Amino acid sequence: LKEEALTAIDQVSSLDHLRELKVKYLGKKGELTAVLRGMGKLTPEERPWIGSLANEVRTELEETISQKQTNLEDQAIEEQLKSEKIDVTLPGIPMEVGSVHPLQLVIEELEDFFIGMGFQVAEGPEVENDYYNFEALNLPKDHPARDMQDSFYITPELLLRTHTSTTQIHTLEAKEGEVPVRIISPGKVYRRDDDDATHSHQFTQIEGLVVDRGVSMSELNGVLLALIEKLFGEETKVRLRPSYFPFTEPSVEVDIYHPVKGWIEILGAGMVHPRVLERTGYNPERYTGFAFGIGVERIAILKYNIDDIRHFYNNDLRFLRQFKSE
Ligand code: FA5
Repeated sequence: LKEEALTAIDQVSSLDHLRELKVKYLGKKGELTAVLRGMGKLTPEERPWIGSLANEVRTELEETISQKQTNLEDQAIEEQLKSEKIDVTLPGIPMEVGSVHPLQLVIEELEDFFIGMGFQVAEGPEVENDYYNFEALNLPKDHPARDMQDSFYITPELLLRTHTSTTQIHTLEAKEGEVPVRIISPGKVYRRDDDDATHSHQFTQIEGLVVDRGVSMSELNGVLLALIEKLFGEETKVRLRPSYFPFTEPSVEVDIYHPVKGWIEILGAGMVHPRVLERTGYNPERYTGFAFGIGVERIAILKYNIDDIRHFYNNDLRFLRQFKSE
């Protein structure tokens, strides 16, 4: 029995198996225990001899098992350490570094420019009610000029803003008649325009608004021309066209000449209409102002020579990767 047990223990290679053997030989129903239990059947002369022999075997088996257990445990730790070893000389997995979206690059460049001229950056909601998008901007219901900006309505009163001019009203209301007002406001706008190379149903504008005593059209021209020079350089051909917006009087539109695409309209602007000032608590006899709305995609198209406005929205990494700053 002893020899058999010792050989079995020696051959064991897993801790689980060793535990089974321990039960088999030394457990309550184990083989050695059975021998000790059977002592009653022996003669008195045999008993001490068999008893001490059985105990000897028990001690030896116990020691061998515990020795084997230690060995197996050490071995397991060894193996774990080996398998968890990190080879610090292996090459790493390269991580993709993203790039700033070209529209965001243009927004940031324009923000820097205007902040340098004393403007503050304001934001407004993309879901608006009729009042902020039209009514307060001198576009009463059934005004024909509402058709200039075909809208996405959410309810009869709520719509996705069609331009950032909504922020003019929010800003003037918040200022409560205080001057100077000098803000820009970038953000997304939505129109039911048919998508083509230069039109998108969702695009980005940067609104600008200045209200103070003695603000003039020539100051507006100066700001816009300085901006264009900063963006495109002195040589760029610029065209200011008289235009019409219900919330400015007089109004202009600005085009930039592109050698391939021809004239591209980049912004609308004008002197804030007296009715807009009045409605928001500014006396038009005392204060004047100018406003402008810049098409950010159009600037990006010209600046980066992009052939189609839809590239900005397709999330094609081959397009976006070209705007990595380093
Ligand atoms: C307006 O949205 C006026 N709110 C601008 C304004 C502000 C005038 C303040 C006076 C005072 P307009 O609809 O022209 O105007 O749009 C302004 C600019 O946004 C355009 O010059 C053009 O650059 C750009 N734009 C207009 N529609 C689209 C479109 N569908 N996709 C891309 N860009 C567009």
